[in-house]
Amino acid sequence: MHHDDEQERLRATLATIAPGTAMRDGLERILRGRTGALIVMGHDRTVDALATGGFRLDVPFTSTALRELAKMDGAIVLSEDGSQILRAAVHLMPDSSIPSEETGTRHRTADRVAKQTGWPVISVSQSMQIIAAYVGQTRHVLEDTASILSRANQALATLERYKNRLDEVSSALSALEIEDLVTVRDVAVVLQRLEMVVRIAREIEGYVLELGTDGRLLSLQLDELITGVELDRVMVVRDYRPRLRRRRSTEEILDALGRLGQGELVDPGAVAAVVGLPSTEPLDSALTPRGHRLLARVPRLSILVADRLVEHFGSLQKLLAASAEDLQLVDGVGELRARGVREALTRLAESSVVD
Ligand code: 3AT
Ligand code: 3AT
Ligand code: MN
Repeated sequence: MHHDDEQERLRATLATIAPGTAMRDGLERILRGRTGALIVMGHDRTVDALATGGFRLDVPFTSTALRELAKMDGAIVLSEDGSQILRAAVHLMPDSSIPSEETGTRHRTADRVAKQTGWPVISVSQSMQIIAAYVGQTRHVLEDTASILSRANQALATLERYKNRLDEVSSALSALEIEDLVTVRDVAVVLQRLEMVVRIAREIEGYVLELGTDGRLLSLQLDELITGVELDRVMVVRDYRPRLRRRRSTEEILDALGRLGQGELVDPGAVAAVVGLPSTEPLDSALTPRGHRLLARVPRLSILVADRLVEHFGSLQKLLAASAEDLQLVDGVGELRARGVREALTRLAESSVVD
């Protein structure tokens, strides 16, 4: 199992047991009742093969039913989507040769069943009063909303700082693009800052999922800070990636940026190399943008038409030099749109002056 897949599955599981869900309500009831639980979140022949005893139910899931069934010894088996309670009070006998560092039969069983079946398993510990999710090799202990929120708010403050810095380098790049003074370093620094913002935003998205209905405000705050960031990332790469000799696609470049280690990400040379730009210090080779990123700032201009404009003119400089009539040579650009684009480009040029 790939590590990324497992992280993805853990996130999905945490979302299904987040505050506000019936599942979480049931788990909290079990905790308050001071009993424990062992819940397998999925069912197939592998699960059947290691389950004995208990009884079959096949009833709709409710939090109160979960709580009542947890009063009995043994495990509860749910359908994959969590909508049905399939079995209760079953004894699970996973392969005892599967390594597990857990102590206590409940938690060792949960760990092994998760590893052996691939389904998420939730344990509620009676003695320790904690809820844990086992997904593949990962064990995740649920935290209360207040502790998650405090970490999320720290991450949000970091995001805010990163975003401010991104806005600075991004405006600087716009100004340099308009003056035709861009170097590799300017582009690398913007991509680096975009990537840093995206990474911290992903961390916060994880908290939002885990917080369920308790994460609504956080989710709004996150959205407000990162609108346009994903699009800018794509557009910067489309503006500068070399097209000759079958270079990497935009998507491949973005994936590769996502895989850079923290140490590489702080090195603009490493970032430039990923994009396929000249990456030897002092990174001062001149570059010319195609114009994708700035055209995306023109109101009411679709990406489709913007792409045609770039294709026709070839560079931002030529777009800036084009008259409204020139612009009309492009498919889908009528008189009105041409004037709109012309005015928007002039406004951008006037507002982005290098100081
Ligand atoms: P009693 O059930 O009251 O005799 P207990 O509740 O004090 O025992 P634990 O909850 O600590 O004991 O459980 C001890 C072990 O019993 C844990 C588990 O391996 C086994 N066990 C008991 N009932 C079941 C069951 N239905 N399915 C699987 N294991 C069970
Ligand atoms: P607590 O932290 O005390 O809840 P534990 O790991 O110490 O868990 P116990 O041995 O006390 O586990 O067992 C508690 C219950 O866990 C007993 C039974 O209801 C359930 N349990 C343990 N092993 C199994 C098993 N193999 N299959 C089904 N249920 C089990
Ligand atoms: Mn115990």
